[in-house]
Amino acid sequence: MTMVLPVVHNLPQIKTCKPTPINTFTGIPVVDLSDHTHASKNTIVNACKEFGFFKVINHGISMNFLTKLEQEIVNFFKLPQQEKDKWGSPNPFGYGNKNIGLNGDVGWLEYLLFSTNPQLLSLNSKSIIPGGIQESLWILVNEYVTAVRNMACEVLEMIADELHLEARDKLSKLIRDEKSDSCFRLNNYPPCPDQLQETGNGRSVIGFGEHTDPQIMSVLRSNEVSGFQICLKDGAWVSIPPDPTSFFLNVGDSLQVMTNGRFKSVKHRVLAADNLKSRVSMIYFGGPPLSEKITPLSSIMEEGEESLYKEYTWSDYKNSAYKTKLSDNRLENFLK
Ligand code: GA4
Repeated sequence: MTMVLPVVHNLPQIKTCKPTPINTFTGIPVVDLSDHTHASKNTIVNACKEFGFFKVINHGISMNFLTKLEQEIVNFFKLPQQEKDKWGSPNPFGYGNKNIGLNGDVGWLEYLLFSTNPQLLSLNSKSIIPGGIQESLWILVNEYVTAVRNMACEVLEMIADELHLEARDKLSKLIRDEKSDSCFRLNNYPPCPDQLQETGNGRSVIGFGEHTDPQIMSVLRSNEVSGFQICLKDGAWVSIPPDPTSFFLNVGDSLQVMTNGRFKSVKHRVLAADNLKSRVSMIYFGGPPLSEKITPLSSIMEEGEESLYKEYTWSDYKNSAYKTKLSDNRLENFLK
């Protein structure tokens, strides 16, 4: 009997990229969050300029809690397909399987995408939870989002100190705002079957295609399975060794604009897992309220310096972003 695996139907649409040598990058700046000295703040600001990316340790979030949450996430993705499909298709929030966004992007993953602001965590209009997905998962996700939002705010305040902004909360207040347009995603990257890897002619199968994050700051945490890569200034793709005990923070497009290009919104992607275990990751995307004008911070501008970008609101950016493909440069539309 011939088995027709469901993945076979998806083969033509799954993307691949040139195989990168296992180019593991060990030069990522590490920030000790228990240390609020000038040196620490300086490490963050330099990392945002050089890489748009850094690792955070001593963050105060317990490993016990992270392991519990990860187990709940694994349990969700283990549910029968028809159970998970009840929370899809993402519009843009909800359960998604291989399809990303609205314009034909695909990847070797399944995910849950939540809308989150300090008051409300929701999946989509038909499932304002609790009661929607398993309550135990919902409770832990809420607790987690609160903790990583606090972490992002702390980092944004350290940045504000280092950049001598007029108020410490100039950036953090945007993601603390009750109207903050933030989101949260849980990703499950199942091991990629050999059969699929082989059709790629030695190329790597893409888990989540290259892109920059639109928001201000993102906070990533994953299990011990590798696959995450960032693009360095010289265009080289390098693998970031996973570290389930730490968090990885990255600059989003909005913070690049607010620093008039000083901070880099880092291009990143995930290659499909080629081992036996799924990569499980969770990312909080801290964004501003829809009506917020995204424009360079006046206090950092040098005399005579002009904004590189047109004036726009976060809502303008989002309307334009949802018409783009993942790998598009979404800030191009807003360059002067
Ligand atoms: C990239 C970063 C986040 O994962 C995300 C993504 C969003 C989606 O999956 O719905 C987008 C993508 C992301 C940017 C361009 C648009 C929107 C898919 C897509 C093609 C949740 C986000 O905020 O922007």
